[in-house]
Amino acid sequence: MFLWGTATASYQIEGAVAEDGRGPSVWDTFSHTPHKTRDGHTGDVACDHYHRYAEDVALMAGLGVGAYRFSISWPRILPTGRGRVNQAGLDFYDRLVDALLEKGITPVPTLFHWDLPQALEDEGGWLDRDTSRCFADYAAVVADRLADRVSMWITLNEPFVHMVYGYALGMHAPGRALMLGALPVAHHQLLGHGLATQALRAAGARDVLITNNCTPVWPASDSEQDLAAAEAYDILHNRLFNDPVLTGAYPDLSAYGVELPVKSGDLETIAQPLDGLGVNYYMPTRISGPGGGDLPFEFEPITGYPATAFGWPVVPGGLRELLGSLTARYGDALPPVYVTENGCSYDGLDDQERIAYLDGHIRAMREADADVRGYFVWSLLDNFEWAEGYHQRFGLVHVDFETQRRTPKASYHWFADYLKDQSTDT
Ligand code: GBH
Repeated sequence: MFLWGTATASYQIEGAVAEDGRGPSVWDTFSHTPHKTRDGHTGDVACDHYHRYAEDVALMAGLGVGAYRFSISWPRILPTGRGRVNQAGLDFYDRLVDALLEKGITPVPTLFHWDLPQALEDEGGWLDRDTSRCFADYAAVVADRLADRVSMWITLNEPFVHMVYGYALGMHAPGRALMLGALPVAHHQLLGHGLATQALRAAGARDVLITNNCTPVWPASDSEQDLAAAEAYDILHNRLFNDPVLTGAYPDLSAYGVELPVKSGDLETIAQPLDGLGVNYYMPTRISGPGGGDLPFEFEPITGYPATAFGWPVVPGGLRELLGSLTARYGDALPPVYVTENGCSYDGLDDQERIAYLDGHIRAMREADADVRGYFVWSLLDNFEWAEGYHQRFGLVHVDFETQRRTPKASYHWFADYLKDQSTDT
């Protein structure tokens, strides 16, 4: 059965950051540091989902989705990242899972969507190999509590984006700007994925996925320089995270002149069999060469397409291209694919542009040469859009951040009708 759903992430919606024993995360620290987020916005309250989850589950039931992808806040479960377990944190996800199941909605938790416990960051965060082991211990604690009711799990969300924005460029928490010095973060996240997959299986999890942010890479021309640059970017953005989990080997990183801190046995751990690959798609990336400084590529704007409120080009065919290229590259090594995020930022309740965006991308997905088993709209609610604060609205449901009032947008009603048609003409 195809899984239609919506997606969110803990720090972007929950609020209640100091309640029921939750410890601080890197995003609390970062958003409270002056000038890191637009207008100094923080996730202190966000959508207050921690208290309003029942209303949000009812909104999903009204939408008619079969699944909900949410993330679990590591510092709610282990306030200092390791050691003492905070039962009240587990209780929250227990209530959420039960509320979803009561409405016939399949819970699909992601264990890490960027809110690392600050205590672990203080010891090096994902630059430190030990964080991988802590992640697996945390996965075991969560699965012990929920695996009797949760069968599908996602380990990491977009390890590429977390590495680049969080550790290479410093635009996201933890705000480190190490450029290529951030590359160990890729390996430690992937090792954490492999170890957590083992822990989830041991606790009885049925389906385990990783979610990667993937992009079709378009060379700016067919000059040799642009083609080489595009290949180098494809290696960094897509293959660095897909190859090791699917084939047990890293791609050739010689264009970057760095080596990953791989120890013997790591690649076997990372390449645990998976039941699905989660793919988040927003847009293609256009690249030219030879690049400046330490990087073998340069970004080029994509013109000739409509743009979202964020300025991102709307290219539905990029999703068809991306899914087809995964099939072509990995063949039998590619498990079923789930589009675990796709969506756009626009203002207003009569969001016809969002309807066009979703309609176009869903059509492109269905035309793709790939075994696609699910599609999750990012996002259910307008929420804390990281460095952009509350300025970018990705929700099917509008949130008034003064009153917390939820109002379904035109796209919510469109998606509800779309899902109704799906269930009658199968
Ligand atoms: C996802 O990341 C996240 O998982 C989610 O939490 C987030 O809310 C959602 O997307 C919307 O942003 O052309 O320079 O502007 C998406 C990762 C990284 C994809 C930035 C688009 C645009 C680069 N995004 N990228 S630029």
